[in-house]
Amino acid sequence: MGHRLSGRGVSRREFGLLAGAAGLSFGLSPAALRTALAEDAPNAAQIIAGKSPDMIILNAQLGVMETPLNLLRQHAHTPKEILFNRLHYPHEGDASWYATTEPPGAPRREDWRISIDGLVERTRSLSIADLEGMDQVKRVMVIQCAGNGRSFYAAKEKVAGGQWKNGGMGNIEWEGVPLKPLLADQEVAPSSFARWLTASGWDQPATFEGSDFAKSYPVSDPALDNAILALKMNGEPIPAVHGGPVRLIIPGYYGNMNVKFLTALSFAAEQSPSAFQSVGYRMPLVPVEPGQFEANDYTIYNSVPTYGQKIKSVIFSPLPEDNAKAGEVEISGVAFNDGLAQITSVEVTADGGASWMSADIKPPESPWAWHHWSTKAMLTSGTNKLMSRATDALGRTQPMDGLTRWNPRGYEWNGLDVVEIAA
Ligand SMILES: Nc1nc2c(c(=O)[nH]1)N[C@H]1C(S)=C(S)[C@@H](COP(=O)(O)O)O[C@H]1N2
Ligand SMILES: [Mo]
Repeated sequence: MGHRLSGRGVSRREFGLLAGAAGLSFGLSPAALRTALAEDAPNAAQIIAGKSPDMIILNAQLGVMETPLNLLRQHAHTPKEILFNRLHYPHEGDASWYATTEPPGAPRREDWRISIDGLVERTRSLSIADLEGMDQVKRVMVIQCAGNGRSFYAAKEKVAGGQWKNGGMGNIEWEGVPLKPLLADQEVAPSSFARWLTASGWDQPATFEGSDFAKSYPVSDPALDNAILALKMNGEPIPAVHGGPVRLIIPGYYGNMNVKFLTALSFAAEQSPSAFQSVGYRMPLVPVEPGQFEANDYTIYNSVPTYGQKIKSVIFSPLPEDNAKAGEVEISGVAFNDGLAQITSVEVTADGGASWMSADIKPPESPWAWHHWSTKAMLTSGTNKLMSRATDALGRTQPMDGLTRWNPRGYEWNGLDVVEIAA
């Protein structure tokens, strides 16, 4: 159960298949293949029971979907019905298990165990009841796929994978047990040789050679100080599809770092050999151009994991479908970063950058939450090019040209957000 790493790791080719856009290359039943290829593709509610049928499907077979912004902007905390979803292993048939709090075939909630193991004095095993008996804390934070915005890189060169626009994110209230005190337990006593902490999920690859979903963090990483073993999402037990019964939540970190169905926290001298840690979800250390560096060229030496979220802003209103008219409008949206520095400004233009206004930023619920901002602007008849740009107290800002951060796996898009309005 969980934490199974194939002996020799995963080959680059296999990882390519695993992470491939369609995922059609491995072990699909004829029924699933038909669904994946069907012309009248299923809506989100048919793929994951309880999801809004208006979700945008990126990969029906893996249940990958993003939220249309006109739904996302309606809620301070993103309801489970419209939260984007990303899972790496195929699932097929009965969609209703998503409405439960344990994935199908997994141990029931009462039998679930999380082991704290590896380079420790004594392994510790926790049940959900153990966790429920401890002090709980809340963390409101943006959860966002590192691939969110990937489609915008196509202006330079299209990269493989789900073509996310801006809807691969949500603002969620998680609740659970702080991680650090669990790890600091006297009995566990991690060895001084333990440099990495690896979190493993219960989900398993479809093939024996496939790589387990595991993520590693340096044990000294200060982001772990705010991490929790979450049992609740928006005040309810976490739906299985979003990682129930227990999920590691690291505020400020990209989605992939927040391991669902947590089964093990393991101390080791090295980071996990899982392809999801060592090849995937990484950024090249230096800027690269298409053709210079390929999706399979990533090593732990020439790239870094997608840890903290790069500062970003997204325009929520007006959207093209709002049919805004010429005259005064309110432009509003959200901004967020890794939570390490306050977001000090959001600059907005309604005329393609000729003039900029400073938006008002509402105090956020937490350093890691959406920062709502708004400003008034004049639209003229014809095409109006709206753009937004957030900056934080460390001077970190969004690149004027997001394409300068082009990378073969299409992660960490944080270019200026652009919305064109025909008024
Ligand atoms: N165990 C496990 N955890 C996982 C994943 C997965 O496939 N398995 N996907 C990750 C990725 S890439 C993202 S973006 C987020 C998605 O979270 P959500 O589906 O709850 O929105 O979960 C992360 N945690
Ligand atoms: Mo992701």
